[in-house]
Amino acid sequence: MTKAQFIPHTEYQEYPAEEMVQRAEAFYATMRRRRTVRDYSRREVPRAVIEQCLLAAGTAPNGANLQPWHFVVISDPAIKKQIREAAEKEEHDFYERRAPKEWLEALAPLGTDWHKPFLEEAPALIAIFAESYAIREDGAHVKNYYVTESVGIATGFLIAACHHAGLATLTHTPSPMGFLNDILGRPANERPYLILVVGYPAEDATVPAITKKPLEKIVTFK
Ligand code: IYR
Repeated sequence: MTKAQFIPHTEYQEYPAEEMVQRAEAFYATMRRRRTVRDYSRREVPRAVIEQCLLAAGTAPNGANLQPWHFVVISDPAIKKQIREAAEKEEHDFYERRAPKEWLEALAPLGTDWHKPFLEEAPALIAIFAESYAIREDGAHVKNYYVTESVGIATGFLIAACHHAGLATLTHTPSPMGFLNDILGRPANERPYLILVVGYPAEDATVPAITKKPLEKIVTFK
């Protein structure tokens, strides 16, 4: 059994209460400007920005620090085209056949349909994989813990990091998306979690006129 080793937590920073409020307000002001963008410019994004955002994602708290995630950054137009074709096939089936009426009604305010041009137009797609279990060098399977929670938190960090850097994103979840393993050559222990579309909004980009719930609707203080 590996023994726990501890070091002083020197990087923690406390702020005076007033400054804490200002910082919290400033962070909310930044985050509330984030919108899911579906209309992308074809301008390329700097790889160094994507790398830093992925490093930020990799700092997420996660089960037993096993870091059960893998990110594939795709900018190759031929691979993006393959992903678009495979995703649109599933989405067509979803919108035209599989989706219950109630689900389509819930989606109506977003104006989405099976067409996914952003998968080719946006400069970068980040395919996020959840590592269901790890494979040791001798081939043995090693259990991961809280995989869905861990990858969800890392994805949240990634979205916030991209937004903070000035990039727009779209969380895209074609279902099922096993095609990502085939197209991207990822092993069977990695489950496709979602595709994060990353880029600059098109100049004429629009977003749905929707709002977020107010504090009193989402919080109870006891
Ligand atoms: N995956 C489909 C449908 C979809 C589902 C939800 I829940 C959304 O918030 C948005 C879309 C699609 O990407 O169109």
